[in-house]
Amino acid sequence: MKLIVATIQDQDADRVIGSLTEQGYRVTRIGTTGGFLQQGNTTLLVGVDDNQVSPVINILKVHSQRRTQYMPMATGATPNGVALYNYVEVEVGGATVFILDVDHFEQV
Ligand code: 2BA
Repeated sequence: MKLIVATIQDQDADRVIGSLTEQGYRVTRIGTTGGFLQQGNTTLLVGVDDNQVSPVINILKVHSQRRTQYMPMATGATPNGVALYNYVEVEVGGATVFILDVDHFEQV
């Protein structure tokens, strides 16, 4: 058995979860925050049999899009102390996926 840990963008979460549950997978949704952008994202935990890993990854691929976001970056300050910012382009997503071996699973 494997545990799939997938971080996706909030905008894609409903579609990904809808497709997973429609196809019979069980999923836990956690509201998370990316360390770099400091913005909300969604992390999914999906426990599956080994042969279900690739269909789940396929669902993630189909429903998770790459998007460009803009992050303010301080570039200096005016002589009277007002901070100056520039926006840098950051490509985010589709999905960041970790696949972990599960030692033991039970529901009591
Ligand atoms: P964030 O940490 O907010 O990162 C958002 C995007 O910013 C990343 O997109 C990447 O394009 C860029 N980025 C992140 N760290 C960077 C750095 N040190 N220098 C330059 N650019 C950087 P993704 O790679 O698609 O990641 C989306 C989200 O997935 C991340 O949000 C984070 O929440 C999670 N994630 C990505 N890689 C991870 C990892 N190795 N471990 C844990 N979580 C990860």
